[in-house]
Amino acid sequence: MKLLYQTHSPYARKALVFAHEAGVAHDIEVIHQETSPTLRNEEVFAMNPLGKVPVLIRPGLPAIFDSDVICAYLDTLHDGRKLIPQSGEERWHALRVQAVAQGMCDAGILVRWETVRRPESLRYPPLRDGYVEKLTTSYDWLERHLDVEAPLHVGHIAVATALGWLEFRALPDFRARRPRLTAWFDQFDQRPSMRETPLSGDTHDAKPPKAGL
Ligand SMILES: N[C@@H](CCC(=O)N[C@@H](CS)C(=O)NCC(=O)O)C(=O)O
Repeated sequence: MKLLYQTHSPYARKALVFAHEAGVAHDIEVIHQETSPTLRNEEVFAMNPLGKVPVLIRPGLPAIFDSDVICAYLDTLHDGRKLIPQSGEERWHALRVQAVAQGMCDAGILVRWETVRRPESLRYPPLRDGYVEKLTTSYDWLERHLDVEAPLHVGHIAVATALGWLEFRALPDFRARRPRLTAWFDQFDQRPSMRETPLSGDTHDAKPPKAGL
């Protein structure tokens, strides 16, 4: 299998960390792709109509996206303990935590559009502030609700890769006043799956047209 990946994407890293934790990473060739809604990547669009990574390319079978679906698929490929709990409240909790993590990445990307990615004259500070608030309320929610003692599940992987990326991009700090979440993250970040998938690189967006042209 091939994974269309990006070394600075929290979603792509989530899928790859999941593959490591599920013990299936050795079956995956990682292929770096740059993506941006302002700069079309034909190889990614050929596999995913949304033009986003990660995408899992399977020999002789349709490609799979997005990161949630890739994780669900990878969990079917091994005989060990499932990382997406199969039933009961454990399942809904893990998926709910994953949803919060996905939302934090989405909010972080939107904050970056409203701070560094969009040309300055097109930025809208109230939108930035609204997404910053979603980040801080999600950090507080995780401080209260993350099941730090539970066996590893997809929600843990999603939160760790989200927080790692938010910190990598210097987005609003999650550490202050959240000792439980911080201690859990620092420990999780030492796992081999996280050490083997470091974040690096910059986002490649289209250059804005020069004023007056
Ligand atoms: N919900 C998707 C989000 C994927 C996503 O937004 N990927 C970013 C990289 S961090 C991307 O490829 N963006 C390109 C674009 O928005 O056109 C997932 O979980 O995989």
